Amino acid sequence: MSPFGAALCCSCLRPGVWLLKPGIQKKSFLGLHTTARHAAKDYYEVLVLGGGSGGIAMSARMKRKVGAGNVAVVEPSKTHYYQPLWTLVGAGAKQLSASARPTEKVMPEGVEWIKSRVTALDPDKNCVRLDNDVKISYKYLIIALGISLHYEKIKGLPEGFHHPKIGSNYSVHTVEKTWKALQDFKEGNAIFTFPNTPVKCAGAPQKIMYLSEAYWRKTGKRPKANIMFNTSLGVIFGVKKYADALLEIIEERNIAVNYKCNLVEVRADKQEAVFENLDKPGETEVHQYEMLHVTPPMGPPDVLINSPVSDEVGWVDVNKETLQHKKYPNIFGIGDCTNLPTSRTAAAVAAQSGVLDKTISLVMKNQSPTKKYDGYTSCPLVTSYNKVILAEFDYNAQPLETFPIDQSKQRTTMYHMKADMMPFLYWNALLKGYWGGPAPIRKLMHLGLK
Ligand code: FAD
Ligand code: UQ1
Repeated sequence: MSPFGAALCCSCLRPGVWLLKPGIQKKSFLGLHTTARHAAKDYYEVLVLGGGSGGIAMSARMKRKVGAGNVAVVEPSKTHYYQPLWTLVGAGAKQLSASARPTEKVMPEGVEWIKSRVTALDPDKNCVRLDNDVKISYKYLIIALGISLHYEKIKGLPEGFHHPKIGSNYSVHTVEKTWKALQDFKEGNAIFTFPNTPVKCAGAPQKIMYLSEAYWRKTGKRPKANIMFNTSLGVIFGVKKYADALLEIIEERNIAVNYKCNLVEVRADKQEAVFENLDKPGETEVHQYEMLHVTPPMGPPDVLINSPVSDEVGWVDVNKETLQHKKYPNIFGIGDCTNLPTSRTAAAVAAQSGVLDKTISLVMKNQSPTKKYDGYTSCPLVTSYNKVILAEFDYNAQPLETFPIDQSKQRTTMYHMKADMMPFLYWNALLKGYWGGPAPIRKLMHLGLK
């Protein structure tokens, strides 16, 4: 029985009771999926919310710990995306289809896929509510709901995406529009934005700018492009070593950076973008554009806002070293939906998954977590079609580099790592619960240097 007696408290729920529920799918031994004809449980030893990078990685790890039949993942989407590839899709260097796999193919075999959306969390009763009003209870809960995109917070969007000349690498619906706008570019301003909110992969808003600049150079259009990075931030990148390298590139390539400049409106019919000056409230500036790349405002998923598991903003409130919830010891968070004070990336999720695996193992044995997450995160800063600066850093914004070379230099090897090796590592190791980040490689690589 659960050490958290409340796991049994959801009035309508009893562990082990088998019900027929629409939308619940189970992967059979043959790897085939069948639908609601199969019975599914309303209690799981481990329930995972979200089947993105963190959710799938943790469900694979939890399957090894408690057995597949005791793990379920709540995820509404039929398709799982490797989002880091979208930087290259927007630049025409990869196909969108290469970033997609059916969710049923990434779900670990035997793990229950609950094809639904979580609408409420009741941590005091150890249960969650789904959008068909079904309740599921759990002994341990892992929250991996990602970060939400809010294009609608910019006046004129998302409907503005029906017009040409505008794209956004952040959504599956708009990433191919970036490539179209890039190819259609004739003459004028090319504007790349960074919003006034936390984002995932904070380097991505400028990666597409460097790729665009390289593309126009290759196609002879560069002299006709006035390239601008309009960012809400006051710095180009949060880690000085890489910021210095990026500023050099920006100067070399004649790119204009406007700090504290936040996109508030798009008049797509007139190809105009309106920015507020964050240092001078109420002051706005209108820029005509020939291409606009929008990075949308982002925030916690709606279900987490005002939830008992969240902090005052809506992020899952976890211990930054163990990833265990600060108030509910049987709840854990991973990835973009948490308040871990590091940059939100799949690389961070990889490192977090290794730590969280250890944390949960110990909690399951009634012991205290010992393994500590150092905030490791990484951002392969793509600077052209064959160059990457591999930024890797920790909670203190200090470089924490895997390779014993100067990673702030643009390198072709790192481009291949980003474009070819990382997707393989993602599908075959991270999602299968075998990749906990590059710390072991880093230690090996730096052995001779110590
Ligand atoms: P996600 O992978 O986003 O998964 C969240 C899941 O929760 C989704 O499947 C969603 O459908 C589900 N969900 C949401 N709400 C609900 C609900 N109510 N009920 C049930 N399920 C729900 N990272 C890198 O490491 N390197 C890079 O180079 C890189 N580049 C990027 C470039 C772009 C353009 C983008 C968009 C991202 C990039 N990232 C990169 C970031 C990386 O993709 C994310 O940080 C990572 O996917 C986070 O994993 P997650 O599990 O927290 O969230
Ligand atoms: C990483 O682990 C990871 O997760 C799979 C990424 O996401 C796509 C990355 O972009 C990077 C850079 C890493 C870190 C891995 C190495 C080998 C440095």
